Amino acid sequence: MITAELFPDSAAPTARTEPLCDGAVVLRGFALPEQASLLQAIDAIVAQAPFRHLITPGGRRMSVGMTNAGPLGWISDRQGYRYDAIDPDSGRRWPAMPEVFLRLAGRAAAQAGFADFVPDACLINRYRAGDRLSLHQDRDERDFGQPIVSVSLGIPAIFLFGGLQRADRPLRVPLAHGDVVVWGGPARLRHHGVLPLKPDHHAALGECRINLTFRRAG
Ligand code: MD3
Ligand code: FE
Repeated sequence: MITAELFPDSAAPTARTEPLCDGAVVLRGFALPEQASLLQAIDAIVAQAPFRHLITPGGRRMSVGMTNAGPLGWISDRQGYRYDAIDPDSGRRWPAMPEVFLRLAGRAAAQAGFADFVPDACLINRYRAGDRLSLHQDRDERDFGQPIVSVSLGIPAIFLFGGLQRADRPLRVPLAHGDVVVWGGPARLRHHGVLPLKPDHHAALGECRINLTFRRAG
């Protein structure tokens, strides 16, 4: 086996693992083997909790469509950002976290060095051409020692990966269908965002991009 000869210390890198910086790693194509079950699970979630455009505390409508799965869901309104067990549109609990989500997130985190990651929230973001997410930090979670796992599906996007200060010049990271990124440790509170999507077409998802963000929120 060639890999064993090249990396006798069994230090063989997993195919297409790209370190981004201390605490962040891109696992190119990691979700591809699961894509069919992921898309089926997303359809079932969206049937129960449709994508909606949340309002920021400042009164702006977010261009990205959002919904959630799992015990906790991320929401925003005039009162602020927070996690809640109840979908404000339906008054019911968010759809359950599918097994395929839990297993994929756990395996990706482990691959990046974070053992035993059990997310209790999955934010599902839907982007269409022109939609963007401005530079922000994820700080509504209880324990910043827990990593975040993000799964990209559909048309490509350019991810902005900044620093701890909002003014730090961000790195541009192209993310494609099936790419998984794990952020933790010193990278956990870095600013990040998504540039406006260019119009494109993906065989399985049509004109959109879906991002799954797994978190331990509570
Ligand atoms: C880097 N979503 O929902 S997830 C978000 O593509 C969000 O929809 C993006 O940012 C998207 O909050 C990207 C990637 C991500 C998530 C958390 C991070 C990157 C991060 C925390 C720290 C640093
Ligand atoms: Fe974020």
